Parts: sequence; structure tokens; C-alpha cells
Amino acid sequence: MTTTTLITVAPTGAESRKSDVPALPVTLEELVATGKECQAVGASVIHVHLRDDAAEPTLDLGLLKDAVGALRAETDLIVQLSSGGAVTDPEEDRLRVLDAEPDMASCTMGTVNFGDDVFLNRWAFIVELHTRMRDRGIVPEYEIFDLGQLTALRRLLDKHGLPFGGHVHLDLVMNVPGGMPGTTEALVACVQAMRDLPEGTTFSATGIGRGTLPVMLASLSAGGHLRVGLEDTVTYAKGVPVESNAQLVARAAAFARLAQRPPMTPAEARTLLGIRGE
Ligand code: KMH
Ligand code: ZN
Repeated sequence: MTTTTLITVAPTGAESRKSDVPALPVTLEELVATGKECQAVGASVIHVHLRDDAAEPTLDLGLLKDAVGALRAETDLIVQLSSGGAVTDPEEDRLRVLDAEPDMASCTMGTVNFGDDVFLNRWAFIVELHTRMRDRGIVPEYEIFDLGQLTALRRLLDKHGLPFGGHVHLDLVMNVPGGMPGTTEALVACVQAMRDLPEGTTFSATGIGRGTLPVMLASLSAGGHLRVGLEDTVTYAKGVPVESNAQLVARAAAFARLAQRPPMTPAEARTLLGIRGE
């Protein structure tokens, strides 16, 4: 059992509207301020989706490069860009995200129904993303929305080799309408399936919406790490809106301390994940 906890903040996502969720960071200034606040209370990784001037999701390469640069300059956080984008983003735009040279990028391991939409991840696209990341020294976080995607991950690693740095880290994204539920039982099933992955594989978990707390507690008890943020939940308790991403990170850090697995520093997280040096 690991003695510390990696906490990732996913502050924005591509789904919520700023008009519905005023606490959502949508400008570069808001993103950097969020990063600083979240690092101060225990985050070591930031999972980034950007918005344009109209607060709509964007994969604009210039904006992505600016965000990577600003977060590196102003925080110690590991910068993980989303290659998932929004469900409407074409594959070529999602691959181009890597040109912004982040420390990490997400790599979703299969297609999943996503509410009323479909989050499309063809096998050939996954292989391309995995391979390009390795060629560029970018560490993937494999996003797992359903149990079978762990089998797909094993197939990917068997056929195409380990990621850059050699360490495998994945994130269980639970309770998406269309994916696996945000329950202890589902998390345990995933942990059992991870036995077929390379030794030393680590995982984070996040529960969407009301899955947040059960998944957080289950992950801590199973030796997993945590992802929290407004991308995944906009409600702190029933009928109570989240005030800020830092509020969610602080709660996750408090649970981690109670579990006697306090938050990892960004430097410790870099070592764990095998992030390339400057
Ligand atoms: N916004 C979702 C369609 C990722 O960042 O890689 C995809 C997503 C996963 O959020
Ligand atoms: Zn995301």
C-alpha cells in the first residue's frame, strides 16, 4: 500500500457552462490562480481543458501552449492536457494537443456513451496517441470509463509497449452516464482486473456527480489515488454548489490525511509517474 496520495485537480472540463457554474475557471488567469490555490492545499497534477473567449471548449494550439507555459511558470504542478477534449472534437485536433508539449496527456481506452452523446475513441486513434506520446516524452494517463477498457489497455501495452518512462498510471472515471457505476463494487472489479497490468501500475479514481464521495473513499481504501474538480462534480453536498476547485482538493486532502496517506508533493508525483526532467 502506498503511503502518500497523488491528487489531481480537473478544474474545468468541457461539459459545464460558465453561466451555470460561475466558479468554473475559463480564462488563463483563472486557470493559473486555480492551479496555485489547488497546489497549496494538496494537488500535484492539473488535468487541463481550455475555453475560448466565449467560454466555449477549445483545443486551440496557441492557447494550449500559453496554458502549459503559464502553469509551468507559476506553479509546480504536473501539467496534463486533455486529449479527450469535447465529444465534438475531431481526432486530428485531439492529436495536435501533444504539440503543446505537456508533461502528461490523457488517453482514453475506448468508446463510451457519454450522456446523450458518444465519446469516440477508435483503436487506431488510441494506438496513435499512445505512440506519439512515447515518441515525444509525454506520460499518458490512461482514462478508463468501463471495465473492458482495462483489457484494452493490456492489449495496447502488449502490442505497442510501455509508455514513456515505463510506469503505467490510469484513472478510473466512474459514474459517467453510459460507463461503469461509481460504486465500491465496480472499483474493486477494476482493481482485480489491474492484476493483468504491469507490476507497479498505479491508479487514480474519480466519481462523477454523486459518485464523488463513494469513489474517493473506495479508492483510498484500495490503495488508489484521487482526482477531483469541477470537471467531475459541481455539487459539494446535496443542493450545495461547489465554491471552488480548491474546496474539492482540500476535502480530498483531508480524507487522504485521515487515511494516513497524506498528499504527495509535485516532486514526489514526478518521480512516481516518470515525468521527464526539464
Ligand atoms: N470531455 C470528455 C468528452 C479527457 O479529458 O481525456 C472527455 C474527457 C476525457 O474529459
Ligand atoms: Zn477531461
